[in-house]
Amino acid sequence: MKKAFITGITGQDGMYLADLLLSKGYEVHGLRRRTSLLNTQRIDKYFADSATYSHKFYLHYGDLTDSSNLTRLIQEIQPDEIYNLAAMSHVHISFSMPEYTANCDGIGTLRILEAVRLLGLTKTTKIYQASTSELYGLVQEVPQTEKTPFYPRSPYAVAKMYAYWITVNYREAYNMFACNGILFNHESPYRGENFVTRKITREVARMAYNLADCLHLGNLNSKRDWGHAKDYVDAMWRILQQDKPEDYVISTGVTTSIRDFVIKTFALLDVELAFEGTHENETAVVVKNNGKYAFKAGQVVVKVHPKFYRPTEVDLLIGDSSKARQKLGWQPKYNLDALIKEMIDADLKLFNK
Ligand code: NAP
Ligand code: F7E
Repeated sequence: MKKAFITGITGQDGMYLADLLLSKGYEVHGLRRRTSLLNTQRIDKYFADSATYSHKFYLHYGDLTDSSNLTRLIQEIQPDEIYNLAAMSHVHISFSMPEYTANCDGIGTLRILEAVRLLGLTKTTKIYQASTSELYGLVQEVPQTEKTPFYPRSPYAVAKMYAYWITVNYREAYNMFACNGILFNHESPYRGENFVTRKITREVARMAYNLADCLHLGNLNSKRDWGHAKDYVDAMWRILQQDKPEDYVISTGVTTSIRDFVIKTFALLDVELAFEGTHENETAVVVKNNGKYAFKAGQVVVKVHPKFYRPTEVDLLIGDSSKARQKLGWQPKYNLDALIKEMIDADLKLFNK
């Protein structure tokens, strides 16, 4: 039985990856943070499953900012594979806490690599580093590939850039099986509520049941290449099953604006919108409600609020994942429409009390 250690197991990707690895027969160990309220909602299902909990699934307290704790855990677990998914992962919030973001997302990766090296596990433990399309920032090429130069645009992306290169450096310097997955945005019903896709599906569902009046958003023009987290954790696993450690772009190759994501979400509820005005004065108004939910013609359902603007924005991301498709045999099963449908259905269920 292979052993995996997942940092960030309480997050969106951690949950999907734990599901995947348990289904493949792995023993899964996860890092959880001490929090004043419990933070394990996404993985609570395993606590209730007595055949899994403490037999194939284990949680350990720790933090990416605590090297002695990480080193002890890696020594005790002796994992075959480490998936370093833990991070302060919110780009906008990273402008408010840049130092912590550097410590956690940048140096945190170094702590894991050093632990494996100092414990003499370089030949036995493979490492996956959660790199990101945010590295491309002010894009130097369209679409972005493994060869596109980086131009990070936030403290988050700069920290992740350190993590990317220290992973490459440890691979080259110490012959470690350490790889970067450069993953473009990936979403799901389990996405954190303050990322734009989930914010949209959640607030639209609340409006559908008269629990909210209006959705407040920032930049509607930026474009993202959105996939489903379930497809993307499969790519993470494939990256560590190769003969040679390499870095891979994982993306759908389709890009969509925030505005079009909003339009698609409302369309699934049979509501037609019209956007009026520009910049801070832009709004979306209901033109026609052909569906069963509580929207009225003329109702303003989206307003722009500058507090959601970022000091520096990433305007356009679109990935070319040809390398992953050829070498890993990976391709996404979900398209954007199927992803949004799953997300809005889940949020409608959540608020239909
Ligand atoms: P997420 O839902 O925000 O989960 C982040 C995880 O990291 C949570 O388990 C969180 O714990 C944990 N964490 C945060 N700070 C920590 C610390 N100091 N020590 C230990 N754990 C800590 O993020 P995600 O969407 O699953 O993303 C997973 C990884 O992929 C992240 O590294 C992210 O930066 C990267 N990434 C994500 C995307 C995407 O579109 N989702 C794309 C590219 C790369 P709590 O639950 O306690 O907060
Ligand atoms: O923003 C715009 C915002 O926060 C997407 C993380 O997983 O993916 C994620 O980072 C876009 C940006 O994701 C709102 O300005 C408009 O242009 O959903 P997001 P992100 O910044 O792309 C990458 C790949 C990661 O690695 C990260 O960890 O949407 N936007 N209005 C808004 N964004 C938010 N959050 N909230 C708004 O109201």
